[in-house]
Amino acid sequence: MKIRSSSKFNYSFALAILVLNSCNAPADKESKDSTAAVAPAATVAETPVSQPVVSHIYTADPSAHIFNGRIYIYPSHDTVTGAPENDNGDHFDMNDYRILSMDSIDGAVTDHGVALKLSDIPWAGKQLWAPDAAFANNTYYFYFPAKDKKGIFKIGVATSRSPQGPFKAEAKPIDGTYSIDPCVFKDDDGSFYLYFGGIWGGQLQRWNNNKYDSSGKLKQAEETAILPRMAKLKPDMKSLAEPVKEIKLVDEQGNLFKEKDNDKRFFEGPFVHKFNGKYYFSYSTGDTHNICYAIGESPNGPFTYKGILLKPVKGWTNHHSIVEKDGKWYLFYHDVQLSGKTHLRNIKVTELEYNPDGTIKTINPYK
Ligand code: FUB
Repeated sequence: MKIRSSSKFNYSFALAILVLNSCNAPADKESKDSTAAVAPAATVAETPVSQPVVSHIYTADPSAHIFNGRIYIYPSHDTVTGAPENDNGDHFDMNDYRILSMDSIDGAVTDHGVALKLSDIPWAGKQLWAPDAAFANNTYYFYFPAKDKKGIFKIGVATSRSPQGPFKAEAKPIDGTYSIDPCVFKDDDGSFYLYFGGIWGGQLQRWNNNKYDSSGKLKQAEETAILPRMAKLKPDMKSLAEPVKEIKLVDEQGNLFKEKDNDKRFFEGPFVHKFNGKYYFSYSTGDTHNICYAIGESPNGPFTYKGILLKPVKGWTNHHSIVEKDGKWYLFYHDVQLSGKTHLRNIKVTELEYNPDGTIKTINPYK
């Protein structure tokens, strides 16, 4: 089984990029790590279509929102802790969150500092993975996955009066949640929905009918692939209004994908947005590294597969969000341009375009 390591990494690309960016590497202790990929030979590098949004820290899994006319980015904050690199994703050992903002896509970026840290989350044990945020009730809500003290991923919520934080975490994770990668979508009627899930290190394979089984296995090639999950949120934004349900992600014939369809089936990183009255469910295919998307008529699905939104990036993980600003649509994503290392990522942004029929033009992150 291919591991979540830099094994997919293109080493000639790594050398070219490391040389190009040696002056830009994050200035804190993370840049002192000397185990970056070593290239056997230099060749002409592929050119990224965009540059890192910031280079003073490592950031990943960007969830972008427009609050009060300003772009706020809620990313993971990648860091070096020496945790081992494995299929479980132990090397993604993040212990705080930082929030970034800018007034336009090309504008100066403000780093608002530490918004929430592991030691201030009463229930969490380790690994602060991909977060999201929402605004309701005159409050900003920050949703985040973390392993609890028993090593089981749950989803927590923290609140602030400001989109930049700092956020105060609730004492317990959101009842009924599990796994990773929360995405909160607000529909036009004011309802909020929580989407989540991730297989492999994200532990979704351990949850069947919302019951935990520590020996839960990944599916075999001919079995139906594991499905992402969702639930409507209560108006308090801190609890689920209904039991968690599976999201039907189907092909054009209405069939669920099998595990062997791993270039299309859900792996992690769900994201939902609305365009021209349709609901777009996009996600990472994980071990095949695509961001794909599917379209539905309801926030509950089913969602019908439409294609690849973002081709694989350098690094193992691929994770995104989509936001509209001043009449244009943007894709936030990450790669490993600054470090060449799979767990030290940098967020990026590029324009996203729709075709007249509502499908999305596939983005290749390199020219
Ligand atoms: O950043 C840790 C994990 O890597 C995220 O939760 C996944 O989506 C992947 O990007």
